[in-house]
Parts: sequence; structure tokens; C-alpha cells
Amino acid sequence: MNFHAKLVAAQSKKQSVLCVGLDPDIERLPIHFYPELSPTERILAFNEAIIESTLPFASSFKLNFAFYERFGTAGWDVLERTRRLIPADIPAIADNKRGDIGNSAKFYAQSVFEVLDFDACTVSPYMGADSIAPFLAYSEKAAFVLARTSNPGGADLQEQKIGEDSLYKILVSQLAKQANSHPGCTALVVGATNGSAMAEIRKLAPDMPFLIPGVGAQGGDAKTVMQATYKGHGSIAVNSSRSILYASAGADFAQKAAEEAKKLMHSLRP
Ligand code: NUP
Repeated sequence: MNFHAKLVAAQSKKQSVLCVGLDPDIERLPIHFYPELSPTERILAFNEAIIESTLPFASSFKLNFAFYERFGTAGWDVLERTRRLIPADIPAIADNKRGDIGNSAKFYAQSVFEVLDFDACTVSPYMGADSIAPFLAYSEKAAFVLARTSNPGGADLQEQKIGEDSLYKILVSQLAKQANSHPGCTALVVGATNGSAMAEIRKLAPDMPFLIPGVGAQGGDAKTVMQATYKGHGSIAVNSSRSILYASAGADFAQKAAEEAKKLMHSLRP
């Protein structure tokens, strides 16, 4: 089953577009949670508790590699073990933002899709089509291309005008055309913090799946996201990390994470 079919199946089963972000920040872990363990083993135990408690409400999980790579080999090990904790029928998305010449990109693709066995990953479009192509060569997987990001600096380049159009619109138009030859594989990252950009991108790419981060800690609004982008099961995966992971700093963190995930899931219904 390819990434998109898996996402459609998980979203229709759970009636949820919520993607729980596993971005564990050791400084924010509950202080009394396994204090005897090493930082990376504490992170693994934390992730396990979060996956278990939020699973009823999550139709995908996303791991941002920064939160693991910062610990070197021990962090990489916990990344691999966390990925294996995600059930096989739930899409696992790697947020690793790759983008390099084709000859190098093919090994980044091999790493994330074959070695780590993620169902999808994020890629930066700055180096052009040949830097993304090695990811699209995996017909069972998907590449989410950064289109209009949620951060304040996202406007610096993405909103630059080239002729009549902004750079991000030119990018999306090009990708939407090529998406037909890679159905379900070419997807977009669209930040939740910019309502008009979300709507513009949906117009240009009516059939492409969107990964939408920025709801929760970054202030994106669930209702605006749904109105601007939702087109049925598999059309969007809405990510939130900090608002769920750190809903409580106490012993009840897993329960509070589940409550927050449930609340967000309900606010993301059409
Ligand atoms: O445009 C983007 N905005 C964004 O926040 C693209 C991303 N990949 N992200 C990632 O989504 C970010 O790096 C983090 O992993 C997650 C959002 O986390 P939070 O703001 O919900 O805690």
C-alpha cells in the first residue's frame, strides 16, 4: 500500500486529519519521568507514552530529525527505535528537509525510505527538480516539498515576486503539473499560519496532499486550515507538536497529551 492509500485508510478509520509531531525536547520532559535513565532513553520512553496515548486520535506521526540528531549516535538510535514504535498501518513522516544534487539525494532517499522505512519525508525545493526526483522514484512513498512555510522568515524568499507571481506560486504550479506523473508521491508543506497562502495553494494544487504544520504553538487556526485546504480523506495532514507533547509537565503528561490531541482532532473536522 502506498503512502497516500495508507493515509486515506488511517484518516477514514480514525475520522482524523491530526498528525502528532514527535519533537521531544529534553528540557521540557516531565522532570520526574524516568530521571535515572540517559537523556535519549528518557526520550524514547516519553515517545512511547505519547504514541500510545495519542494513537486513538492520530492518523499520522511526524518526527523532526533535529530533536534526535542533536544527541549524535544515541539520538539516531532513538530515532530508529521511535519509528518502529509507530504501527504499520499509520503513516510515519520524516521531517528532515532534504535537498541536494541528484547523485547525493538518491542516498538521502535510500536512508529515509529503505533504512529508516519512513512512508514520507520533507524536501526543500531550492535546488530544483533533479534534487527531488530521487525521492519521487519510490512509488510507495511521498515527498512533501516546502511550499509556503509557517515561520516568520518564510516570506523572505517565498513571497518574492517573479513577474506577476510569488515564488511559492510558481513552485506549486510546476509541481502540480509534474504531480500527475507521480500520483500520490508529490505533496506539499503548507504552513497553517497564512490563511490566504493556504487557499491560493489549494487552488493551484487541488489534488495534492498537504502537510500543514503551525496549528498550536505557532498560532495557526484549525477552522481556517479546514476551510482553505480540506478536500476529503488524504487531502491534508495537520501537524501539531509542542501543544500536544507539553500539554502538562506533570506525571499526567500522557493523559493531557491525549486530551489535547482529541480536542485538536475534533476542531479539525469538516
Ligand atoms: O513550515 C513549516 N513549519 C513547521 O513548523 C515546516 C515544518 N516542517 N515545520 C515543523 O513542524 C517544525 O520544524 C516542527 O517540527 C513542527 C511544528 O511544531 P510545533 O510548532 O507544533 O511545535
